[in-house]
Amino acid sequence: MNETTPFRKADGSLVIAFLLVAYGALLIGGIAGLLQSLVRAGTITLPFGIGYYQLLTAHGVLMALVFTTYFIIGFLYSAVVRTTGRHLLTGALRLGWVGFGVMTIGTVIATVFILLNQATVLYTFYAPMKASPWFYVALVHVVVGSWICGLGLFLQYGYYRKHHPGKPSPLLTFMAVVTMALWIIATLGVAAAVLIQFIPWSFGWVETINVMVSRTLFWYFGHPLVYFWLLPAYMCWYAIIPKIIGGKLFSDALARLSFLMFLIFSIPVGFHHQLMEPGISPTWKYIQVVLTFMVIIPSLMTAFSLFATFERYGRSRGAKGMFGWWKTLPWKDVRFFAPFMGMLIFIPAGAGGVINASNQLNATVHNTLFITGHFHLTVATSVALTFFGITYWLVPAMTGRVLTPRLNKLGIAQTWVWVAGMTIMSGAMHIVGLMGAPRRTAYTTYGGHADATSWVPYQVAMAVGGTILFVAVVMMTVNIVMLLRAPRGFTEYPVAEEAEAADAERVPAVFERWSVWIAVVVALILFAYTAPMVEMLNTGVPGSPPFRTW
Ligand code: HAS
Ligand code: HEM
Ligand code: CU
Repeated sequence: MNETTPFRKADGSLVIAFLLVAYGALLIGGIAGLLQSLVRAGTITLPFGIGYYQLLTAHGVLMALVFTTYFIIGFLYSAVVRTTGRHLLTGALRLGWVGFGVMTIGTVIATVFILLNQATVLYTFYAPMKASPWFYVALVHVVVGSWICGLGLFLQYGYYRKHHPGKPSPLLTFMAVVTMALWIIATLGVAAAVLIQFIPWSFGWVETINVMVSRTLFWYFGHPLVYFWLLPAYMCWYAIIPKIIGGKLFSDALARLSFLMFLIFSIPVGFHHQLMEPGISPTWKYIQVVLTFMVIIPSLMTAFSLFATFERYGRSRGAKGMFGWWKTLPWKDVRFFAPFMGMLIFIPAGAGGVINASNQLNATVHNTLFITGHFHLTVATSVALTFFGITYWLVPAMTGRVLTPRLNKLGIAQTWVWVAGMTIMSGAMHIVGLMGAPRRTAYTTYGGHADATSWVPYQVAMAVGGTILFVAVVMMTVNIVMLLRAPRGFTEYPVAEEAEAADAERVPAVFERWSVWIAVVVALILFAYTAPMVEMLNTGVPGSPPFRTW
């Protein structure tokens, strides 16, 4: 396959299936988000006995787990098909569909139990809150299904390597493999928690659960999870955006190195979500914070590389001065504009992350709306807008249709509405978080307490932003329907070339010696987690029986 061959229908359908579930989740999750922001402003009370936490669980699960994972797996499959130069192997296609099926059974069961109010444990499902055991069984399906999909990707990759000995694999394929490997290593932690701890405990086969161990296993997964969301966006920023603007990729080897750094450093850092928890010694928290700062480096490399790409392209078009390149960028092309707004917002989003990771500052912001503001910028804007930007060419490329100028305009409008809504909502969350307003709480003034009363105007601003955002969710849904019904024709799947043609030859062969990288990852994980885990298992504190808090 090259840039002018259309996708085979069978491959396109698999990708579209993943995208449709993703956007279905975005719509339902968006309704929950809107209602949450209205509740928190004191504007509405929920009807039909729906609880705030029930809504928040649905929102977190549908947005952070379903929307992202489905979009990502669909996108990774498409990227591998496009760049390995052939359609999907029969085995890979079958594994893709089987994985999709298993994941979807899990997703449906989990959603039903949340809607039945049997699993109101939020998307982090912290023990000792106990959901219906079937909720955990459903989670296992989602994870195992995603592994099956991963196998399909690896199969396709292995086939390519076998037939191109001694050559580096195409950049997007390499990135897809790293992203999937990261996911699989990360989900081992949550699979262990669910299988060994939650399922036996929730069925009543054992009486107690070790709470610290379960949380630690969750964050062993939960932090790399955020990079599993981010890396596909980086795939677009590194390897697709340069093509869309008409420029070239700055450096293939640098892009690969940054992905490998994410693989290595993004896992042994989960304690930065547990800095305020007892039971973990400060030394290990400190070590994991140092590693957290290491994982900032590949993002800074990405920022550098993007600026370089933009500037080189601008200069090649005759741009002068420090920021002259700015004017040469294709602002009217939604395929560029939406991801670009994502990049721009990633600057304050990432800065917020650095604040969170600093122990003393974490004491101020932990469990406040500042954190909620942080991740609505990262995952819900930088990542989400990039995914939207991808969708505008991915859907037509998969279905043999074209992005019309009108749809392009609607896409730009959608991007603006999202950015406006998020600036207001997330801005208000950041400020009111610093004023002490807690996350994960329905409307309350704590009996008219002065501090809590001073939060209310910001919570109203959150609702204004949330309402605008909901409009953007509806616009996106309409755009998807229109994309699926767009006129027939050929749409290019954009993939950038390197600035120096010889660059690919210069990619060090060791970059694809997976045994080396996996060994480094395992060693680092064992280093960062063994001693604290042993401590947690031997505290002598009894485990906890289950609680139903709702
Ligand atoms: Fe985070 C909590 C630290 C990145 C998501 N984070 C969360 C939670 C989520 C989340 C969902 O240390 C809440 C979980 C929960 O429910 O409790 N985060 C970080 C750090 C980074 C970071 C250090 N987070 C992310 C990303 C996410 C995400 C990415 C999703 C996609 N986060 C934390 C910590 C907590 C946390 C603590 C726990 C807080 C607590 O107490 O509970 C870093 O990876 C960020 C590095 C990024 C940068 C920015 C680089 C900029 C780039 C853009 C270039 C732009 C260009 C445009 C070229 C340093 C690449 C050009 C434009 C012009 C200006 C011309
Ligand atoms: C939590 C609003 C989109 C991920 C929240 C909260 C609000 C909200 C008000 C709850 C704050 C609290 O009480 O702690 C919205 C609105 C959206 C939207 C109005 C758009 C219509 C998204 C998207 C994502 C996302 C696109 C991810 C891709 C999350 C997560 C939580 C959250 C993970 C935390 C849940 C928890 O604490 O258990 N959102 N959000 N949101 N949102 Fe969103
Ligand atoms: Cu983290």
